[in-house]
Amino acid sequence: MGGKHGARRMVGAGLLTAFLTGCAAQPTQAPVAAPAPAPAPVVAAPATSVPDFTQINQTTCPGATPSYAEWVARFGAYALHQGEPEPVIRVAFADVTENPKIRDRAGKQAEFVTPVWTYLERAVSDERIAKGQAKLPEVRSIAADVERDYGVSLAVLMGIWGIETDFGNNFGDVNVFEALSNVGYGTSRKDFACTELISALKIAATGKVQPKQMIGSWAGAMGHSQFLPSNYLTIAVDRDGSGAPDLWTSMPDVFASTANHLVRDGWQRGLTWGFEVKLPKGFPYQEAELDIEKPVSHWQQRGVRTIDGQPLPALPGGTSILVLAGYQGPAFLVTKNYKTILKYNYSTSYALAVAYLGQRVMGGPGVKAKWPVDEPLLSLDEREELQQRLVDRGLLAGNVDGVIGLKSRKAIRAFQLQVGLPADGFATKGLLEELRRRASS
Ligand SMILES: [Ca+2]
Repeated sequence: MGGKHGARRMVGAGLLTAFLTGCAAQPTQAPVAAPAPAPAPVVAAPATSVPDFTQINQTTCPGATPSYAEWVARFGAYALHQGEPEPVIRVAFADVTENPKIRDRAGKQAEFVTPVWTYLERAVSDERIAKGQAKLPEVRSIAADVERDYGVSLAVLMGIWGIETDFGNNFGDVNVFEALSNVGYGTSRKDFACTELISALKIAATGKVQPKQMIGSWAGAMGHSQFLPSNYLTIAVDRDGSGAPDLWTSMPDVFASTANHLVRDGWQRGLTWGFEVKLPKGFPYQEAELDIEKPVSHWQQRGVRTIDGQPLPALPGGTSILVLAGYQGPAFLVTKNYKTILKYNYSTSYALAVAYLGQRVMGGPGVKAKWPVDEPLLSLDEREELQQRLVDRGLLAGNVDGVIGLKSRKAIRAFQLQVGLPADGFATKGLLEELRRRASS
């Protein structure tokens, strides 16, 4: 998703010179004044010297390097080895600079995870709904055209556009070569960065998109639809017939590319993403997980009803019950189309926000049941303690990393079933306290 960026530290001429001509880069912490005139070195010290990338033998994605400049040069050598044209590489990386913010943003585990209700409140704000409605007249016929050919509804196209880039108001301001080279240098995601940078070079090598045009988020997602370069190559569509997909200025290309992304992941024409439901007392919450798919008739028999208390409408295929904030929060019945939105960005809150933003822009309802907004948040330490206690009880195998994902939720549900709590898989302070009590008794 697009993001704003703070001040960038310029590596400046040092990098550019080193990269393009093979001169030594300036050491990062050069002494301010030399104590005495020393004989000028004939060659720079090897540790600070970055040869031109054509002089480097690098056949794999570069790992950790002493400097950003060296990572870029080594990547250039690797790209050359992969068969990318030298002039394209030179132009693409001519102006890149080190950006420590990218490293900081990509590397950190959050102290507190934003709860789904806060995320939705921000992502589907009244202001954003109004913004989307104001944009509708100028894109309605373009989207209707795309809907006819791809079967993806105007609501979902608006939802993705709005969540990804605030309807084009914010698709990031970082050049993709700069963004991804900083990810490659500064984070543990170097393989991702190398793959996407090679794809970005392939886009530039077509000659139809200039490297300077390739703008997006700090994580390398480009344009209105926030496509990674590899997605651009395989999924983006040249809807307006200009000769290449343009995700930065052509809304026909943007909407068709977004729709194509969803269709490739199994989007079904005419099928809703889902809707809010009311679960009966005693509902087996262990069934409320996305990997459990049942026909609507199964949920109807379980006593699930629409939020207005009506029988569930007939829908084709498997459906799941989604409970993102435990048994005291709202519940949703979701179809395979919700899961294709998830493939765009694997976050259940994200996909729900897309669904609701689109729905509200088109005049549909918002979430009706109350979120448990008073539920205290778990800190990173507490999330890790909760996981460790589940490991100690033999319910969880794997990393204690503070990320409450599917495995952790399943372990929580198993514990909840053991102690007679609703098995909603929701990590709360109360649950952590219950785990502590059970450990000491
Ligand atoms: Ca085009």
